Amino acid sequence: MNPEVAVIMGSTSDWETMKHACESLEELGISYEKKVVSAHRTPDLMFEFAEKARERGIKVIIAGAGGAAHLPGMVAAKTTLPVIGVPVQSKALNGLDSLLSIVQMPGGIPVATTAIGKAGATNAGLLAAQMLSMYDKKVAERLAKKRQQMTQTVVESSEQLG
Ligand code: RP5
Repeated sequence: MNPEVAVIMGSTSDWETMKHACESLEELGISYEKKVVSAHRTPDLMFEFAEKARERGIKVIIAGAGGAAHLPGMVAAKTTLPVIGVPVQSKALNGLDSLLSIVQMPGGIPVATTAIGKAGATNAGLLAAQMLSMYDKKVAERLAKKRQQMTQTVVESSEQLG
């Protein structure tokens, strides 16, 4: 069976960040594929990936990139699947460049942009799961359980403060 989510990134150097999106998906039992697809180094591959994603059964695309991070927007331009963009923390400008490149899409081609770095990648996985949970009861139940566990952890850690 084809995976439901595609996690793509502009470079293998993005993996340290993007692995957190994969961890969220794994924790919730969601099938995914992961690939390096670069907007500027492999533009033809990027177009082919985006054009065929829906027919391959992909339901949500998570795209991470750093610097002049045009990958999420370019992929979104070639598919009507939801695209979640993760700004990778760049060395030169700490990811502010990535964030602004991804978030400022002109009206008409949306990219759901997360926070910079690890938190953004984690949330991208969770957001993809929440999208799938609209039609998948099991995923909805797993998400609800995860939220309950999170609440419990905070309550317990607060009690330990005395
Ligand atoms: C972007 O350029 C990638 O998404 C990466 O964040 C950044 C740097 O890539 P490398 O030079 O490390 O391959 O395409």
